[in-house]
Amino acid sequence: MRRRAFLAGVGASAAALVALTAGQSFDALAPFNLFAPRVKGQGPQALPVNRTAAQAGVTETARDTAWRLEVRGTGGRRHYTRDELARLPQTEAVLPIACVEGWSTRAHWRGVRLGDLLEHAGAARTSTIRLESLQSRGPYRATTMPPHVAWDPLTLVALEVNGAVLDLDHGYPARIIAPGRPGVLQTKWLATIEELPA
Ligand SMILES: Nc1nc2c(c(=O)[nH]1)N[C@H]1C(S)=C(S)[C@@H](COP(=O)(O)O)O[C@H]1N2
Ligand SMILES: [Mo]
Repeated sequence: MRRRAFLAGVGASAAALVALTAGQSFDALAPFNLFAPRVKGQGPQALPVNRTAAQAGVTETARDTAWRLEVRGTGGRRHYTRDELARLPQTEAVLPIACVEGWSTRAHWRGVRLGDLLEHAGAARTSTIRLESLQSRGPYRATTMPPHVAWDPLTLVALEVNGAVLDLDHGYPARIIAPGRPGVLQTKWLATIEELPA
């Protein structure tokens, strides 16, 4: 069906648009994803990609061997190489990436509990946490997390997805994955984690 004809047919009501994009979560409705910019399963590691590393301008910095994750808390400042993160206790979780663009895909994540890193930096369990990406510009380059999300045992600094090292486009060397948060807040290409002053 031609897009224009279809639009005329449904009157392009907002309700119809929502119904169509919501269909991206369900395979049976896949043919009706006329307005959704991604197709479920497209992209590396069978996961859609919102913004690629190239689009975010991080292809160099994300692969740089000098990369360190900086964690700043009341108790001090720590830096971790990716290998050091990988040697810490790892937690696994099946959690969705749910994008406001209308797709949601579950994946199997593996990484370090954010709470563990915060504890090592002496952060208070009542603090709001700010996370910043290597990405230097753009609305999704940083996020803040309320304490109950930051210390959720399933909130991970993820190093792997679906059994493999994170693809560059999914946030290598490390990204946040937390339960119950919209995709925009699942920050990729992490650079710094900071306990905000109370
Ligand atoms: N640094 C950064 N992180 C980001 C984004 C971004 O543009 N920059 N996009 C977010 C959005 S909108 C979504 S839906 C998810 C998508 O993650 P994925 O590309 O690994 O599927 O990443 C989030 N994390
Ligand atoms: Mo998104």
